[in-house]
Amino acid sequence: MRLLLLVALVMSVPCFAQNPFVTSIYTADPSAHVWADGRLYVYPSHDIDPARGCDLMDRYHVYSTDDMVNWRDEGEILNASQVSWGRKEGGFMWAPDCAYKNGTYYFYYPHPSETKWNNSWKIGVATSKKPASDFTPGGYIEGLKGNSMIDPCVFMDTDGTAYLYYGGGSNVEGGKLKDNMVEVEASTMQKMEGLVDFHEAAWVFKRNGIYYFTYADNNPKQNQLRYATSKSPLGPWEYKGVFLGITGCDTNHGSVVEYKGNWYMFYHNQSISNTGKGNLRSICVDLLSFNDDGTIQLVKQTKTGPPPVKGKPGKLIDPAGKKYEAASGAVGGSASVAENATASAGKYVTGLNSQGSTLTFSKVDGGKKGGRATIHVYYAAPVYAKLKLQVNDTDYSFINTLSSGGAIAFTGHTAITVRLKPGKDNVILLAGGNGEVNVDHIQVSPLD
Ligand code: FUB
Repeated sequence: MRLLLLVALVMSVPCFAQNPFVTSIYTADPSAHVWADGRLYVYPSHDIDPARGCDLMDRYHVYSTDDMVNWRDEGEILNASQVSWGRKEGGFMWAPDCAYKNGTYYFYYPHPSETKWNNSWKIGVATSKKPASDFTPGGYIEGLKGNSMIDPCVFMDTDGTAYLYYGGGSNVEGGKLKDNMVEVEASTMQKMEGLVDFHEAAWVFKRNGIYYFTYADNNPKQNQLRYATSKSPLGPWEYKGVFLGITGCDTNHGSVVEYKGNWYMFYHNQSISNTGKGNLRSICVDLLSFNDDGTIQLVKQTKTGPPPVKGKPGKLIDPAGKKYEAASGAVGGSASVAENATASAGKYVTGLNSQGSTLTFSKVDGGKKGGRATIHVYYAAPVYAKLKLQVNDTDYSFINTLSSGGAIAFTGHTAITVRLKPGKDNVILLAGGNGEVNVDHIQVSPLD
């Protein structure tokens, strides 16, 4: 009886995610969609650490969930180095979006084609048969404006017509996409009328027959999100007000989506980096509520995030995969500690706070085919620190290790999806020198 009571109590305690919900790397500009497989996918941009303004943002990772609590890093889907028409210096892979039509996923991203980046923005389109992998970088949408025109949003109406919106500075346009999803119907492209103080970050969604246009404003120092509504997808729009206040970050950018009976607001803040500058941002999600007349209530920004969706336990699921102990190595793999880091009594590795310290896992199994694998790092850290990650020859920049509450509190977990070679010859290197973090083990979970 007592046991039953305890189980009932545990079941009734709401379990929440956390905000930001991606903590391992810096991400911004989340565009959320629900696809036919029943999962919710988020397509953000990636702030590379160390930041150089928004210049170095040169790649995109995708995240997905089926319960709003457990998030999967689907890995990198596109890198500036793959964009043949892009500026030769790379970088500037800004706020993207994704759409689906007739078996193909279309990934839209703003990227300049010239060194003089702000005059040469294009809206690139990459395609795939899958929502979050195997994208082929294609060309860009011809005939659009280049000057400061960024942040594509593609809205698919209930009648199957796709609309493209894009804009920056104080200009924003929208119009129809042709059936091929990579060309616009030029005659339909028009300025969006009726918006007050538009800056960037266009997003369109529909609810109960009303079209909503959300966007970032020019509020000094920290932008807010505003919205307007219309009976038509191309306006004119009736301005309604601010619905997401400042987030602690100079930019603001969000998306709205309905999933399993709730409406959600995705946005970014910079509560992890706390740089005071907008360049190391982190994506968050909270519930979005509407009034009876269809107006949107001011979003309550929380640290807990939303509860799990109905019917899901909301328990953080332990990933499957092969474990590699930091201090002693594992069957089929080995870990070695280089200068300045030490294996502590065969249990975990300390000393990764020292400059030049590294922890290397070699003979990591990439499976028969290789491909995407999530590296889970289990650690203890008294305060925020970070580790530089290199996998074989690829530099994945920094992964964050947030405070776990102490130097031997091994409840810390951070994860990132990378690509491994086939076979047991992969090398994963964690380099220290950026704060105190002690590593217990890693776990490598293949995704493909
Ligand atoms: O992330 C780069 C740019 O910052 C985006 O394209 C804008 O919307 C702003 O968030």
